[in-house]
Amino acid sequence: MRFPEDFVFGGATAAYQCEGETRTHGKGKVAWDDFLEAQGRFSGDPASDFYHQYPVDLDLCRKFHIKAIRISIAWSRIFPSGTGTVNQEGVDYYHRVFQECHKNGVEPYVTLHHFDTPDVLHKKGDFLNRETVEAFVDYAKFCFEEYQDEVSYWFTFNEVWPVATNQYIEGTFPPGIKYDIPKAIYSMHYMMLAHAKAVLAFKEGGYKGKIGVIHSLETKYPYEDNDADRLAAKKEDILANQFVLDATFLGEYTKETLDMIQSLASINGGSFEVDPQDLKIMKKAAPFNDYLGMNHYQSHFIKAYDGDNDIYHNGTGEKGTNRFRLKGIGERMFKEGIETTDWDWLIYPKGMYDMIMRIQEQYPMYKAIYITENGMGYKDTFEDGFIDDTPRCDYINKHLKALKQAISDGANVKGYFVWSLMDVFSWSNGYNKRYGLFYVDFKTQKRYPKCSAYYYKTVIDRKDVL
Ligand code: BGP
Repeated sequence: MRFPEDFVFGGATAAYQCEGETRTHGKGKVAWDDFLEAQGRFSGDPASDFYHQYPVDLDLCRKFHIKAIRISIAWSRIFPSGTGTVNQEGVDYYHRVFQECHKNGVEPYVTLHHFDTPDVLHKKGDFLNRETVEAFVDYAKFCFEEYQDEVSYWFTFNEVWPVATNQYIEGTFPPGIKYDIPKAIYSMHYMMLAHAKAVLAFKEGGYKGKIGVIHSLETKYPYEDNDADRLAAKKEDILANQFVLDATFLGEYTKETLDMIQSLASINGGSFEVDPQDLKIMKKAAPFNDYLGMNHYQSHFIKAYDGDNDIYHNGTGEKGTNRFRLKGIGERMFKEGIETTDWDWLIYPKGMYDMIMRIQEQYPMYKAIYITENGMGYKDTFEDGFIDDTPRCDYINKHLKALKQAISDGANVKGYFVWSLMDVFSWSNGYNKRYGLFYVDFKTQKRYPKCSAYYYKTVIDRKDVL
């Protein structure tokens, strides 16, 4: 079996990670600007200079037969303060980008929020504040109206759980808070409420395109086959996966989900109560999700853990340094026989297959799935104009095989996007963690196809893995 004729092969990007020009052309500040400056390790400028280089990148897409690109709109380029005055220069910029996409036969799949809430709203609590929910919906409505002739595929949020955990549990995203599980839970709930309201606005507006949300879904397995580890895996799964999947497809939280979430909140010194009005809105919106975007990089093997919270983020690529232990939840373990990247991410394509089949079984109302991100962080080296990234080709190939298996076992998967199209900046790792099919020399901003770009073109042409 090959991939279906209409299967979409794309490449993914995100505004803050590739555009550069973070404080110019009328763009409003985002929390990342100060957060990164205070860390002093690296900055979002000039990143891959997509602000100017988009014609080059889209031309590369055309040449390498990549017919779809994930792009995010930077909210603060449109509304520099999150609400109110519109920055026409930002609005025009995305018109030019979308037109260039179509000129090159590349379909834009557009995300409205990819980790970059405008600073004014972020400072007031980001998605812990209902004001941000309303501001997001107004921004979404503006984009639906403005870009309706150019964009047919929309996503509201990129990765609800990672936003929450990185902001409030790992502390690697601004505001850099650690171990506050109740805050993480509330922020996910309000993002899912904002998603639901945006979906309803989209459908009520009668726009011709489609809409969904993107979740990062990592399969959680018990480390050992015993009750304690099974429970630990279950806890992390409910917190990271089932909570947002329930919200997306059911528009409410099942008793199992809510009981576990409330108990995890209380072990960690807080609580979680849902406003029934929110559930009414979420329930109304749930059937209108046209698809689910699933980002998938790795899986976790979890061991029961009752010690103190202890997280160390490997943000440098020093293999074996990562630690993730949450009190009363579990500890993520390395597993013999399972390879990892230099940043300690487990390479386990079966996790992707299992997650897709789990959605198929647990949420049979889903309509379609796009793998909206998958790829491998790697320390690429540039030698004589040649970039040999064979491990990345292997990584992609293995995951595409798992995907093919899921499709032949009945899952409706419509497309796959490699993260990332070209090298971009990585939020908590900087510039040495490269993912691109195209190598970017960040000094000259020249692009060079890696082996993986040629590999991917072959897959696209054959509609099959190698
Ligand atoms: C996803 C994000 C992307 C990208 C990717 C790789 O979670 O949606 O923005 O960054 O992960 O992650 P990292 O850059 O941390 O290696």
